[in-house]
Amino acid sequence: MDRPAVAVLFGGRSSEHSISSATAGGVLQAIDRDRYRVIPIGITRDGVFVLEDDDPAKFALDAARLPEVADNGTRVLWPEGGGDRGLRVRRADGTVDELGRVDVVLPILHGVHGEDGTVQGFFDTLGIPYAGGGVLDSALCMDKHFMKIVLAAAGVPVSPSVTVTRSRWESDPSGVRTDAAALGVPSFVKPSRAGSSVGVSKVHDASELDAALEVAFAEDDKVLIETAIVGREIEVAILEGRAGAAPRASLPGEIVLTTREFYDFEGKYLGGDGADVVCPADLTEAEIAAIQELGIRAFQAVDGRGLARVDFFLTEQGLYVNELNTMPGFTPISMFPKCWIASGMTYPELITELVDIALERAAA
Ligand code: G1L
Repeated sequence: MDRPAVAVLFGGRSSEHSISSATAGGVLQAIDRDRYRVIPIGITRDGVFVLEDDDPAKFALDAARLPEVADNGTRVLWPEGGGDRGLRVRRADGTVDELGRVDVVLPILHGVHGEDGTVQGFFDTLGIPYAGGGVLDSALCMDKHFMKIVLAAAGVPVSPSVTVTRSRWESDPSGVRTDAAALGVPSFVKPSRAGSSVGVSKVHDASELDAALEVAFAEDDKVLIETAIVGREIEVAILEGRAGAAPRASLPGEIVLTTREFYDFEGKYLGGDGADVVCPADLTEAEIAAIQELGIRAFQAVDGRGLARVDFFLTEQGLYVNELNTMPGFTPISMFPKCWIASGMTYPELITELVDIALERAAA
């Protein structure tokens, strides 16, 4: 049989366009081309789907020039559905080329129109398999409000919080302040639906609450106020099981803060100092087992597919799940790959695993 064709989809209309493109560059460099035929597809900031040259170096993360998907004049014509998996492109001169069958999509996309389940639903509708999370888990994990409801209902410990809508903040600010006071300080104020710590503030004193809410409402019209849990920031990488088996958990890693007050956008992606990604974390056997068990339980609670990174606080009182991320940072130095590398997998093997999970699920 011919090698399965993997369409690597990246860029997009999100603020994390460049991170997505740079991550895809790394994936294009590492993916096992003896096993797969690779079709790189970029989405411009305007939402145009273009066929890219298969040139990983073009998307290297360079501090001086962040990678961008440019409109090169080609248009990706998605299959028509009904069993048609034939990908076509229309060139600038109007000619149409057949690229052959696409067997699986690897969606390296962040934020709205990527990790919120919409792209996943598009491929479900066309009947094209894809790696990573499905519609429900992606949509749930994109919205912290609903994610916490589902985790709590499954008995997974989460931090106490209240959800505040913009209309309530505008009509009943003193009620909101009373609810916030009941949670105490320090607390975190977060947009329910923005990723990567954008719009998040730490409130040390009640006088800082209003400003923190304004910052969060600039990102979303639904905001969470959460009790700040004091503990170590531990993360574990989960992969869907093969052949119907239970999900698998990696060795846990830890975000070790040096100077930054919490692990924010700059610390995560722009190489800002202040946070070290360490794996494996220094933990007892019993702690490792508890983290892995709770990580798998959280993954199952949201109907996890493919993969997720589960983030915890480890405190004197035990473990709290802070969040689940179905599209975790995915460069070789990001926590999710690092955790699997520490657990004995290579980065190319991890990509193979994610693609093969999707192919196997589709064949079942
Ligand atoms: F396809 C996978 F494996 F499911 C997958 C997809 C996307 C893994 C990780 C990611 N991550 C991203 O797309 C990213 C934009 C957050 C990379 Cl920084």
